[in-house]
Amino acid sequence: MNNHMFDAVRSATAARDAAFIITADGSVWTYGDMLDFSGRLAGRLLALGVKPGDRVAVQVEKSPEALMLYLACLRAGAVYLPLNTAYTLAELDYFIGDAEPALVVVPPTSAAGVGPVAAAHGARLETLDNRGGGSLLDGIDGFSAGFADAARGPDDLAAILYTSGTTGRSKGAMLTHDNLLSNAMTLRDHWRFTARDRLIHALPIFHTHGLFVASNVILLAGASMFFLPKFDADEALRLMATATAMMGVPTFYVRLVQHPGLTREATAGMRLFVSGSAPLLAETHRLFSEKTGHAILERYGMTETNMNTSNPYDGERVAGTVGFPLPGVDLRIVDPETGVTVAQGETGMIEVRGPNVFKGYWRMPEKTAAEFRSDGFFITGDLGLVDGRGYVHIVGRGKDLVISGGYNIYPKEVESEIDQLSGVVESAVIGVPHPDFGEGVTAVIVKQPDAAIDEAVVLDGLKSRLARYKQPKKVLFVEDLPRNTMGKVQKNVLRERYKNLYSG
Ligand code: MCA
Ligand code: AMP
Repeated sequence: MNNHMFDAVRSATAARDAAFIITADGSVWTYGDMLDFSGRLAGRLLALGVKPGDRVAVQVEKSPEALMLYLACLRAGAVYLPLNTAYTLAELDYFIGDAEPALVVVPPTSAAGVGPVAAAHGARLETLDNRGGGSLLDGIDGFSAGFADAARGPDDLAAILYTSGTTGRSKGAMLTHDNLLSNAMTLRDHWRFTARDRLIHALPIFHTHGLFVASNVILLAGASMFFLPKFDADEALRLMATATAMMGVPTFYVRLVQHPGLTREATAGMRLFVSGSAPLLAETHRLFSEKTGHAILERYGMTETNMNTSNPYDGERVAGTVGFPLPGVDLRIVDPETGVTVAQGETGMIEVRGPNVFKGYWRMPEKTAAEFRSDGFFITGDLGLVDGRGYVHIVGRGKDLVISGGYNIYPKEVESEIDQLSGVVESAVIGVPHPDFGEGVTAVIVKQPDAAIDEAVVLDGLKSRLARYKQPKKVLFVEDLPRNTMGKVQKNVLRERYKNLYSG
């Protein structure tokens, strides 16, 4: 047995001196650098006691070295566990306790805080900063670049990515080597990526979009990418003079269409703009096309499934749709209650099956079983329909979820934290239209009659508990929450009531 994912990366590596990563300061990592550095780092992981199957939890800033750590884990047979840099220590404690990694990697500045957490869960701690420093790289040159990759088959785990749970606990989605490889190959071919491509990579690398969709596709095409620490419209526009493609969340495009520099001329050398992770407004699609002549290609995926559907490369890219199921992906729309397929054109639950679909939730067999049908279809929680031409439309969510700037926020998690604050009777957290982030996290709170609590007190109380992007953009106080006859809070009533909160 060979190393399923990394063998494919090797085969795609056409020339050692071809550029793989171009950083913001213009330095270049070639494919040869990638092979050598990830090999040395895999050797270092082994020396640190990391064995095949061990989890390596990583919460570091974006850098070429951070991406090398992902590749080193693949090569060493370890399971890569990336964590959002915005997570607080309280959030980290849960992930480390649940995943029981052998190794935790954080920036040197976080070591003092995370050290005791890692130690409490029996994990070793090493550091890595975004300038090529940190204890993880101590003595790195002493390790052989010709690392013998660990044997890993298609079904072996490559990564665990946590997705927030609707009932509190986050779930670790287990992704295999073949989940990642099969999907990246499909996307490479579908979107026509070749060694001549240069991608603007401004996404974080701790989620599916930036790590797997963007980086794996580039690796498997032998292409290169401009690796930016974060999205900046000026910088993206500057790079469009030499780049060929960009992948982004809708907020990237919302910000670009507002930029006076977005013109036909500025985007003339670009061949592809991809959007995903959240719904792209048809209006943004229209404005972008009006200003540039490019139709943004929207696609649909999930952490659990990688990418499921995509608008066509050659055919019509229809605004407000996510296109067709990708080759190899079965997609059906069912009645959520009965599981029976609905008539064409009707709305129901989107279910998918294919080599892209994950293996299950880490140490949660009951949750895994509950989200799969007996014939192998995964229940996405997204509501949609397939139109007469076969385009999939996502028309809503069957799950209580807010997506802000491409990040998912589960209201339940925020409500639980708010409800613990002194003076709070109860709360409802909703997402309402936001001009920049798509949806703005909004808290609606009922307080005790004489409690001295206001927006500032609530936000202060959440600061150390929740990542910044999960914290409400606004906090509102009401006498009562609207309820239906069953006593359930009617979030749709609240969403309607506050729909203009961020636009007025
Ligand atoms: C930053 N802030 C946010 C967000 N990002 N608040 C809500 N939602 C966010 N997404 C906070 C900052 O901490 C800051 O707070 C304030 O909002 C404004 O920050 P700003 O500088 O404007 O933000 P930014 O640094 O420009 O970031 C916005 C962003 C970024 C570029 C949209 O969030 C981003 O890169 N998102 C991509 C997420 C992603 O990769 N998702 C893919 C998940 P303050 O100043 O008050 O402290 S994978 C997935 O969903 C599936 C599988 C799929 O289909 O792809
Ligand atoms: P995540 O948990 O980060 O994997 O987010 C996956 C969710 O993002 C999906 O279940 C959808 O609700 C949403 N999503 C991803 N892509 C799109 C899209 N193009 N349009 C609408 N929603 C999307």
